[in-house]
Amino acid sequence: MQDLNRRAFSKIIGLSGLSAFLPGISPFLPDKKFTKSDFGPDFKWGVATAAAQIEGAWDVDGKSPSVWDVFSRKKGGKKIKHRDTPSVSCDFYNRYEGDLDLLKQMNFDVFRFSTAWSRLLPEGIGRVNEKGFDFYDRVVDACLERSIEPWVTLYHWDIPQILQDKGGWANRDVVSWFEEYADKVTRRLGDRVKNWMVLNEPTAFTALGYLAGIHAPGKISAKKFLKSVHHTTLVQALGGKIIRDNVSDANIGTTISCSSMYSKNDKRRHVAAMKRMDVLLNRLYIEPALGMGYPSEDWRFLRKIRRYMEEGDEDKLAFDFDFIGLQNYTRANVKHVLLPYIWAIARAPEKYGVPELRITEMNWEVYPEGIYEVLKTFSQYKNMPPIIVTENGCAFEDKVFEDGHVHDVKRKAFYQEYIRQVLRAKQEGVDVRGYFAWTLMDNFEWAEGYEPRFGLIHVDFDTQQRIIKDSGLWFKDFLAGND
Ligand code: IFM
Repeated sequence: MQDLNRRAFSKIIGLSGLSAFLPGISPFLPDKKFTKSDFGPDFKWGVATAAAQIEGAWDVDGKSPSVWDVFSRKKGGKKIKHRDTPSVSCDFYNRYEGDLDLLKQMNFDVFRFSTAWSRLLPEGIGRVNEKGFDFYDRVVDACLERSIEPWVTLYHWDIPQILQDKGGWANRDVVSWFEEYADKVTRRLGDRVKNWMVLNEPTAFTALGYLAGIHAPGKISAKKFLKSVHHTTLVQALGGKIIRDNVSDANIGTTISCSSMYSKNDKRRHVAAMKRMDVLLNRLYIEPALGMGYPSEDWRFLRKIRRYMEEGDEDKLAFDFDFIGLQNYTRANVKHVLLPYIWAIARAPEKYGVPELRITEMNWEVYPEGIYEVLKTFSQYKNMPPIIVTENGCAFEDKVFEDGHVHDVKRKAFYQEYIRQVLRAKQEGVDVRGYFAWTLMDNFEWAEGYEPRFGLIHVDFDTQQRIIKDSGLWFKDFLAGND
């Protein structure tokens, strides 16, 4: 499993986004029959980003290395495609004003971004780096000046390396480290930032980072995985409480990657494999948050998590979130295999007959009904709060045409089909209140480096020139009510 990159691993377990066009409809001729007004005046339209993927400035103004800064250099950079690193990336640290202008030009009203822990508390705990806080003050103010709502994620996969050296998410102390970090960030920004998310896709950074070893910190250990899951679940709830205490009128959420589940066929072993995968991809974090405990009945391996629980922990897993952020990219078609712990893989789309046209650069099937299916499934939980789609998007190969534009036909069609399925769920009564595209601009796609391009804005990484792609221009018209 060690040598697998994320694309290969996602073939295996369908992780990321841990995560199509409707059958019979050409991907290039989407059957769009909706307008922005169908979603209602209060529906939030945004774009999502993450600090480690866009900021660059990895060692500037007092920032210490994050786990990704170090992981991307490990073994001569072999862990990342083309030996890419997040050191410069889109240089958002210096270019945030222009980037927010572009976001506004596309008529979005929400900018979702994360704060880099190692920029704010370079030693992980203790000393505060004023220059780091000044940066996020400026970003928040720049949003507000442009009438853009800042939505902040406290943790998007970039723990300071100094804390990773002490075990990172596998060390129980991470709960108090995070408490201190969350407390400081929310006190500082909470007068202007009212919308918060505690974590981004906890399944991704725990499973890929501590079990599959293909994301930072690159560990392959069942024990470390289970510990990191439990500590992350504690932090998920604790983070919510800290925001509630520190920020008046806060709208508090956390995000979960999810995929609709299919099994290879009806054979018992494949159906059981699908159920285990469902626990890992969909149920692992939402059920404890909703007060249901860990869903170990369908994945017996998860029972071992009790070994790492302390007295009273059970009561600390739930939090009354104001919303849950669901993030969806594809579906999982699962079969039973001899892969330790999970005994399941998500099949590569070409294995079950998906045409190349409907497969993204990440080797994920384009499957728009999947977003409808996960919205319906999650909305059936008792006590489920309102949902925001906090990420959805796709990577396709792009090029700048002679006319200077990026005609990303497939990406535009992808968005139209997925958004139509969000509307379908909403019209059937799912309380979904917003949709954020992943992502503002091409950026550092973790172990895949800069190759997969997910942005609505094309970035030339040599010159830092930005071009709004046709998909971004479509959003511009759609959000203006012209399409
Ligand atoms: O780029 C990632 C993001 O950081 C988390 N969700 C999935 C995206 C695409 O892989």
